[in-house]
Amino acid sequence: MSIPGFAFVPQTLRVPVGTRVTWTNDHSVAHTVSSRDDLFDTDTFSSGATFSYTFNESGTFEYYCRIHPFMTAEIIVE
Ligand SMILES: [Cu+2]
Repeated sequence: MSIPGFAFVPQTLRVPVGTRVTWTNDHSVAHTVSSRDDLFDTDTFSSGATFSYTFNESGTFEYYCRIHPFMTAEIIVE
C-alpha cells in the first residue's frame, strides 16, 4: 500500500487471510493509517515511514487518515 498523495493506493486491496500488509508514506505530508474498527492506528505517520499489519481474520476492514478524513480505503480479507 502506498500513500503517494492525499489518497491510499490502491483504494481497495483483496488479500488472503494471514497476509501482512505494509503501508509506505510516499508523500511529503504526514498522514495516519487508522482502522475504523480500532484494529490498528499509526498515529502521525511521517513521510518515508512504513507500517505493517497482519490480517488474520476474513472481512472488510475500512481505514482512513485522521488528519485528512476524506482519505478512505479498505482491505478485503478472503
Ligand atoms: Cu492524511
